[in-house]
Amino acid sequence: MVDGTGSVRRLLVVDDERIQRLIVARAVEALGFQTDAAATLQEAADHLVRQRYDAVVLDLSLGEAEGISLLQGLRDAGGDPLVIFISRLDSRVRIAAMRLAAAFGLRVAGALEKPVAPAALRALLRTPPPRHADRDSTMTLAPTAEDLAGALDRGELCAEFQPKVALPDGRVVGVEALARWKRLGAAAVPPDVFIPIAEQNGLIEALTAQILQHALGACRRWRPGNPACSVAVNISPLVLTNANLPEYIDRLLQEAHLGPGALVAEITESSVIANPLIAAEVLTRLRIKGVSLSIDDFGTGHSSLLTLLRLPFSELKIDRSFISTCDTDPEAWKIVRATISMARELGLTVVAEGIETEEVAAKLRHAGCDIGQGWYFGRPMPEDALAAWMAARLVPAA
Ligand code: G
Ligand code: G
Ligand code: MN
Repeated sequence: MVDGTGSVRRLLVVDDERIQRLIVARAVEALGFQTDAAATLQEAADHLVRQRYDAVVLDLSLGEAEGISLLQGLRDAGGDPLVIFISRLDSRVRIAAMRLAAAFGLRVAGALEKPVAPAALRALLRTPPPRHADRDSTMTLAPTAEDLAGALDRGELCAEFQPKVALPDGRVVGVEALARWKRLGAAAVPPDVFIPIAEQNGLIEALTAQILQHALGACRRWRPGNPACSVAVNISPLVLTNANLPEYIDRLLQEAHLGPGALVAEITESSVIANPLIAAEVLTRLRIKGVSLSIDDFGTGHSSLLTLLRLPFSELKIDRSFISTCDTDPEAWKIVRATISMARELGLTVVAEGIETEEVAAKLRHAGCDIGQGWYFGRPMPEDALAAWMAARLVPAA
């Protein structure tokens, strides 16, 4: 059998048990796959240099070796193959392997228990996740530092706003400003792309200034209808090495006729802070002035317990990666619950980001989480849309 492009589909099965290799090859024959088999990592690597595969079925334990050592090779081989794990180990190991493969940028279809049920394997191959078709093209369209500098000069960057909602009663307590770069006649550039460019090219201060101005102005315009509304702005650790930041923020707050309580500074310690002493001084001065300080993406990277101990945070945001899995992954839920109780003991406001369902919102509310943010409540929206969204929410329920 052939696929839509008229070529034969090829599958590589990597398993040290001969009978399993045969079961897999037999199972996928009906779907038109031609199968190559490898019993060791070396054999698999040899196949990968000679042949591009549409799908790879990988045993997690190959005798002494670990199947996951092949992930990097799979990615480098290109061709965006579909990856399916098989294993006798428990489901936590299979879930961890899937996460790892996804982190490598691989297209993961699923993980099956051994012995493999042929029908389950065919089901995974029939409904693959979409190809990473645009990966190469987005690479070539990546903007340069000059593009970004030009966009900042022309005022092409703006903020969108995502609501933060009190979980006990559904009140809107604030919004988070998220930088957006919409290029005329071109695809929008996501912040995970342009924020690092700004950080590496001395543009992050200018970018932060524009977002702060837009965010505080918007907050001022929302205030008449929503007097308690605050706005959170993401502040890169690089900006914290500027000792003039507290005065600059003071001036912006005054110009917008807002008190310091209107601003939440969300700090992600994404990399080691170059000058921790100045950063600590800047943050402490902001906090003394009355600005709230939030430790963002808590639980990942350098947003760690040590950072929490050293810096005067008033709010903790549990990273989306824990929240998005907490209803299906009991371990993630334990981490979330423990983080909530730790934050409460430290007297911090706890925010959960990435809430996508009512079930997760309810679970977090019962666990004592103060504030929720995520698509379930509202996506990031332009200023006007958010104003309309807030007005609609303020109408008392019938
Ligand atoms: O929607 P979302 O894709 O907007 O944001 C992706 C990441 O970019 C988030 O981790 C967020 O913290 C970061 N980010 C968004 N806007 C800003 C900003 O104005 N400044 C900084 N430093 N980071 C931002
Ligand atoms: O600053 P921070 O890393 O927290 O930025 C939040 C990011 O998470 C933004 O990219 C925002 O668009 C994204 N986001 C917000 N809510 C949700 C959600 O419910 N689900 C998902 N998948 N992403 C979300
Ligand atoms: Mn944030």
